[in-house]
Amino acid sequence: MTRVITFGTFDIFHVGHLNILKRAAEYGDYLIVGVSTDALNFSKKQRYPVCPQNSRAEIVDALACVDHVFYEESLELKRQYIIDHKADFLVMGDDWQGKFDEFSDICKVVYLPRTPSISTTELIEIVKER
Ligand code: C2G
Repeated sequence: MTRVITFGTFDIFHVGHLNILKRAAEYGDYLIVGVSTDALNFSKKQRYPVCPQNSRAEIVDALACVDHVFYEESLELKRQYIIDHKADFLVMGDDWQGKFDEFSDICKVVYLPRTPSISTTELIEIVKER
């Protein structure tokens, strides 16, 4: 069985998120998703996501293409998460291009093109303007 892992915040879940998860799932038979915790987001961006981690994880877990969800608590633990979940592939959007190449000694690292014209940040701006 080929196992694929990916990571993300998936705040205000949108079609760009869905597309990357569907495409990541095509690399194997079992898709594992690390959903970043509220605390990790706060430490990176000094703000919390709009949707709390349990809601974000619940939405991702409900998708037909997703087999397992866990919380990504720290960016420094990525190597350990890949090992613990026995991932054969790490798939990320190309906004992370090159950033995870260091893990190519333990899994295949793949970057996929982002879905154009949609992001959580843009959605927040659109809603604010209305
Ligand atoms: N994504 C995409 N197209 C978009 C928006 C996002 O393909 N229009 C992808 C991103 O490239 C990423 C995934 O969706 O692979 C999740 O995106 P975010 O929720 O923004 O996740 P991020 O904050 O980048 O968290 O350890 C890394 C972090 O957990 C990644």
